[in-house]
Amino acid sequence: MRTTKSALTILTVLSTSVVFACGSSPPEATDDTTETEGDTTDDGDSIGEGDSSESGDTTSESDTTGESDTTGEGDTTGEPAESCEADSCDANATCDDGSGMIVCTCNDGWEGDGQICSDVDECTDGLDDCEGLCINDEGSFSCAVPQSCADIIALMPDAVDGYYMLYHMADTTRAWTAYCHDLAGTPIDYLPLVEVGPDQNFSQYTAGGASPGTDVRTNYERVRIDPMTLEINIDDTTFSSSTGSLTHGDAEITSMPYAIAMGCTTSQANGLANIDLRGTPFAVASEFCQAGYQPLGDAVLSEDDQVVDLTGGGYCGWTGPDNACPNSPQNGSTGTLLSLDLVQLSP
Ligand SMILES: [Ca+2]
Repeated sequence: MRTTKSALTILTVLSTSVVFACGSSPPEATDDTTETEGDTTDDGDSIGEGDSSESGDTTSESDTTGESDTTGEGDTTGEPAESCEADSCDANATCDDGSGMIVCTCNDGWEGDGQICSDVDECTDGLDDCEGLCINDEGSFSCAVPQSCADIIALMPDAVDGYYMLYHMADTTRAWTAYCHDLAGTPIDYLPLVEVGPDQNFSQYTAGGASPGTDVRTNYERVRIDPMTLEINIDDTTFSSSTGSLTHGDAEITSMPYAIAMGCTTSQANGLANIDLRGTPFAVASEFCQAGYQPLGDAVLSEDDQVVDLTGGGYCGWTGPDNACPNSPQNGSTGTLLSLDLVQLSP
């Protein structure tokens, strides 16, 4: 072993480690002129601090007289790192001085030069083996299968409102994309609709007859969904936009629930609505019905039940999900649910 006392020299820089000159100074190389029993052992030298002391106290940890030495490791105060006991490796690195040089190597899950190690983001780097959600952590990662937006905020307390993959029944083959709203408060799950053209995913109360005004049309971008039961709350208009205004009895109507086609012109089913779940893994499971006074209308489902075109009317009347029939949908508080099935499984 050869080193220069009190000199910290970088000999080699590796991609993941740093090597320093280190190790012990042989007794003859020290300024210490007091030869003691401590110096007579190589083991004591490899520990270092005691031998290299400028204080004149050469008692090392291997010194058999050490118990009476009150100075101990404090003797090395002010000395540069010469062994792993006083190295400059990162807290998340492993120091090795077995070769006579300090070698700092970042621990598994960390990356850097050994002096500074940073967390490896296994999720972003594609290093995880998660089938569900990958959650990065300091020095590690974990996997989860969140079923709801409430699960998202529980797993990732810093999560912000946005799109997240959820797993119905915690089944990784039943994945779907949710929009999580109000994660910092009361998380609410929404199903983002992909088909959002002017004539898609809308409900319309067509003006005329006993309901003067202009057609009230509400277009939906996201619908509120119960991630456990897969039921849509048709009254939630948080992510919708509406046009038109009409008078229904004493009430002014300016928006309509999802999946309701309504009109108030005798003998006409002039109300319109559309459900279009294409682009999502869901299909409609509900039946549809007509209700109101002298109701008319129909519901035409696509073969795969992902698209439904509704007409409705009467004096006044409407078409909607089967359990909406007893209610007056124009007031937006029907309490009605539209049932979906998750029909497209993940590979
Ligand atoms: Ca990590």
